[in-house]
Amino acid sequence: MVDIQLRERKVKVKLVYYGPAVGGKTTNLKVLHEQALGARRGQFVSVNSTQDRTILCDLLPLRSGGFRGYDLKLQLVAVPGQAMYSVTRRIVVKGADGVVFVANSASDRWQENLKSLQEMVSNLVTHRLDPTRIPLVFQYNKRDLPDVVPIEALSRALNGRRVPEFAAVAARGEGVLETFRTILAHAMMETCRQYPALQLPPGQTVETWTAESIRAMFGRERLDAPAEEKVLELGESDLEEDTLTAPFGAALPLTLQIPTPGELAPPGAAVVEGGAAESLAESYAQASAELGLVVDDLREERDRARLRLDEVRRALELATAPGDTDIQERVRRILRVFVKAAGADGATLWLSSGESGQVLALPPLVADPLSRTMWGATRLQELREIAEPILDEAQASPSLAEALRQGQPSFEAVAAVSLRSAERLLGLALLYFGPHAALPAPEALVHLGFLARVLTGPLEAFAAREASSSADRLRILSRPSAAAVASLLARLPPESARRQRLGLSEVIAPLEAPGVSLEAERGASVFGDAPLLRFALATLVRQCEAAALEHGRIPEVSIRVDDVPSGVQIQIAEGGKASVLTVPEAGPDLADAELSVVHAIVALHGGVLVAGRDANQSPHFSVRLVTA
Ligand SMILES: Nc1nc2c(ncn2[C@@H]2O[C@H](COP(=O)(O)OP(=O)(O)O)[C@@H](O)[C@H]2O)c(=O)[nH]1
Ligand SMILES: [Mg+2]
Repeated sequence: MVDIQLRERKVKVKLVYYGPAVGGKTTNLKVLHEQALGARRGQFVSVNSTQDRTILCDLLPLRSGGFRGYDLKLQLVAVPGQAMYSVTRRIVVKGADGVVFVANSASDRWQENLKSLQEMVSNLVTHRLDPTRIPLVFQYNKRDLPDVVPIEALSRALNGRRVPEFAAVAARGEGVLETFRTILAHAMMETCRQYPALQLPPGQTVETWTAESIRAMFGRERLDAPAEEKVLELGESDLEEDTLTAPFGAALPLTLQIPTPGELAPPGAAVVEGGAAESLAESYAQASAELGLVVDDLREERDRARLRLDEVRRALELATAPGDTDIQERVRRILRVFVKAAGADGATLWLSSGESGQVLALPPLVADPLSRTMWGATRLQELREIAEPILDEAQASPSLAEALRQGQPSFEAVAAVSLRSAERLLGLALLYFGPHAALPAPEALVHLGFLARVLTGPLEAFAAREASSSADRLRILSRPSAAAVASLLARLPPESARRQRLGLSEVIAPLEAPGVSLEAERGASVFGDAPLLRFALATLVRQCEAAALEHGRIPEVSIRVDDVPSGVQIQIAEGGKASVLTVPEAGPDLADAELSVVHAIVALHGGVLVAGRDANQSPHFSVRLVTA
């Protein structure tokens, strides 16, 4: 009876280890706990007697990762084996999604195995679980003992259903993972069969999922194999392991020791009356079993909250770090924060600085998957309008499925997170989820939106810096693109022009040429960006020359630099001699795109540009800048 929480996107699957006392159930769970990776295992809780026999149950929560977009949590529970805890065993079996029967291979335990199996069947029936259908796996443990029953005999006596069976030496870890892997696969197959919502997407099988999730939980597929070189997860390289992948549970098992009535009572004293004791025990057992699960949920909540806090801390660090790293690397880091927080398998970021967008993909992606199809490209445009993060799932839209599933790797969902400043969209982060990912629940989307707000600041600063450094390239821009450049420059904050002290005469000197005269007061200096300023002044000179030629004059341009109160004035004027050519009607349009670039550059330097024409249509310009 799988516990599905649709809204929270959580699924819980309960796997029960059943069997006679001292058969090795607790040992199985201990081994799994020891071998599981920190981030995947929860707190292992055993409630034991002072002699370390299991009283209530052993509880091991494991996180397998995603299943059909849900966060799948596995609850491994081992029943107490001793005869007197039959009530507890009955309660623990309730709601089982799969059962492992751990038999003791020792010859002298033959009868106990049979008795325990019979009891298990009747307990399953009590809870309306069909013993002939429930996913079941047998483990014949303690194969290392000197006197053991042959496997065939155990199999014939116990495994009437001919379900998978394994020989094991749990104390040495042998057969433990094989058993677990098989019950997990069978339980998930049955889950898929019962719940259409949990059916895997086309091309995915429970077998491939199981292999992947075993590797995710244990770092390898067999316990006797050395742990794999830990594959660097996407974007993990620059996030500290200790904080951002805080362990899901503690490393040390928690064992509660409770003196049992038998241990407390003086020898020979009657303990409690049978019937009353049984119902009392039942209610306690039930309460405790539930308490155990609740405690585990709370622990998970707490761990998640810690993780969220760490992500915010990380984002704030990025927001306040000095800006010496290049923009691509910064943007990549921003993206990695999102990837980590969402548990995504791939990500791209659309930067909307400048007129045309720029897309940056994190490995393994090299291009954006959504823009593969026409539909996807249109959807991408729509996504630029979102205010809060949203999640699109392939199963909800055939067009999206087509866009997401056709590439390598293939994806099942995409979350879009917009990064916007007060007035404009700076970027759109697209987070892609593979078939085995747990998709973000609504509260996780809210968290992503919060991170986006924190990360908008650095993104804006990077975009501005990038734009100002690319200003050097302005000089080779053509007239048509000048309009685009001007609009870009106009949107930059004034500080983004490089605040460098420039000797004005050095800036202007290269402009001197035949027909261009220079008259500058030595020593005037301004704060600014030399190539940008030079480009602006050269453009004005060219405008004068063009005007002269159009009016049939030989260009004669003068540049004059004068000190004025608290600033410097650069005057550029054309005063060429009239030639014999006729004068055309209209002059060049002073408001053209090129001039608007000059306006933007001057404004970026905190200055003013005044343009005018004299009586014979000669243009003249005056640029006033603040001195350094
Ligand atoms: N020789 C041997 N001892 C084992 C093996 N597995 C578990 N044990 C030991 O058997 C005892 C009972 O194991 P435990 O896991 O507590 O059994 P449970 O009552 O089924 O939970 C412990 O002392 C274990 O160390 C095994 O494969 N071989
Ligand atoms: Mg035990």
